[in-house]
Formats: sequence, C-alpha cells, structure tokens
Amino acid sequence: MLVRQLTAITRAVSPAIARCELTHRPRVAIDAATAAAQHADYERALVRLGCAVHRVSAAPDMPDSVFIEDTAVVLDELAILTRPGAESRRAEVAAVAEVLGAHRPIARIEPPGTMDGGDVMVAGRTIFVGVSSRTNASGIDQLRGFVAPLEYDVRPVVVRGCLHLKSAVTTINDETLLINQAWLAPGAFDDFQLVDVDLREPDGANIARVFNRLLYSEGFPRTRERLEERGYDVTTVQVGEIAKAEGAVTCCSLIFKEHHCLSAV
Ligand code: CIR
Repeated sequence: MLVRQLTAITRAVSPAIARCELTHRPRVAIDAATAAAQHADYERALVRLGCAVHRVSAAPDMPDSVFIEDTAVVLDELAILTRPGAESRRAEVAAVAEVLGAHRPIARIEPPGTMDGGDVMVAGRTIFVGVSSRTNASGIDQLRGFVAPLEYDVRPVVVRGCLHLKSAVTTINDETLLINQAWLAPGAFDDFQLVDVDLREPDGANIARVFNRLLYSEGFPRTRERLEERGYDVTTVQVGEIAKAEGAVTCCSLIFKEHHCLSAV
C-alpha cells in the first residue's frame, strides 16, 4: 500500500533577519524574537494541519535563511536546488541540499541561471515561473530541461510590482488560484478559476496548501472572508513581523509528499 504524508522543511529565523534583502518594502525595524515566535506558531500550525515538520540546521549568519522556499523546488519526482537571485542568499542552499537528498533525486540550477523558489508555482502538470528580479531566462530554461522529460509544461509569467510570482498568485487547489491581478500580465491564468484578493489587501495572494486545507496570514481578513464564503477551510497565523522582510506563508517551508511503502497487513 502506498501511504502519502506531507513533510514540511523549515529553518529557524536568523537573529540577523533585520539585515534581510528587500525589493519593494521600505526597511523597517524587525524584532527577531517576535519573528521567531511567529515562526514557531507557524510550525505548530503546520503540525496541526498534518505535516511532519523537520527543521534544517539554523544559519544565524544568513539573514534570509528562514525563507527556505526560495532554495528549492520539490516535485514528486525530484528536487531542483535553486541558485537564488540575491547573491547574499546563495549559501543558504547547501544545508537544504543535504536534507532534500534523503527524500528526492537532486538537480541543480547552475550559473548563469538564477531562480528563487518563490517564483515557482506548480499547478498539476503545469509549472508557472515568475520572470522577476530573482529568476532569469537561463534558470527557467534549465528548469524546463529537468522537468520536460517528466511531462511538466513550464510557463514563464512576467511579474511586476512585487517580489515573486507567489507574492501575486498561489494555488488554492489545482484548478483555483488566489490572485492579485495587478501584479501579473493579463491572460496568463485564463484556464483557472480565480479568487481575487480584496483590493485593500494587495499582499494577500500568498496562501499555503496543506492537503485540502489552507494556511494563511491573519493580516488579510477581507480576503479570508472571500475564501471562507466559497467553502475553503482556512487556518490563520500571525506573521506580521516576518512580512516586514517581504516573507509570507509559503516562503517559510518546503512542503512535499513523502512516499512510504507499507506492506498490507
Ligand atoms: C528576500 O528578499 O529574498 C527575502 N527578504 C524575502 C524572501 C521571501 N521569499 C518568498 O516569499 N518565497
């Protein structure tokens, strides 16, 4: 019998998080202890939703290391280690590589390619990739080379006005997206049902799927209401301190299926 479980890999908040990379937000003071407490709540929420949470060894000298999503793209068949677009973040990948190597065959984006995992959104057999300040054409071509034999279709999407593709759009399920259309070229997601964020909550398009439930920031109550009206099961966490570093809920974990073979009893 094949049993599927979800593993979530996380990484502790660095005490140096206030020195994080920023692209669109003004730099404001970030309290590392508050960010760490919010991150611990986030991990507990993942456990409650049914994930086995494993922390990668901390990297206190890497300010953005909590944003582990950017270091890899994990598919059922393989994991692709990224080469983050911000040079200061490239050293984050090594420790994640070690952990993922125990779960998946590994491929790796090489120079001159750059890619942040936050730019990669998998919806069924389609992989949308943000063309952003962090992810370039070579990175996207390399990704296509790895996944085309696995019958994934890779579609680049231009992102403007925000950090990553997944700042602007994430999957609610394989047919439905939560989206801020203002940050995306029109038409890219015509094949999907779309739930628009409330206009007063432009940062609200980032939501994490855990089985058929959703993990979301407390910071977007109007958009949350839209989701709940449509019948989605939404758990919220407070991640306001982490958001000051341009992070959101998907970026603090790598969530993937664990394949266990159990013999029938
Ligand atoms: C950065 O600029 O790289 C970090 N301060 C924020 C990264 C957030 N990552 C994500 O949403 N996937």
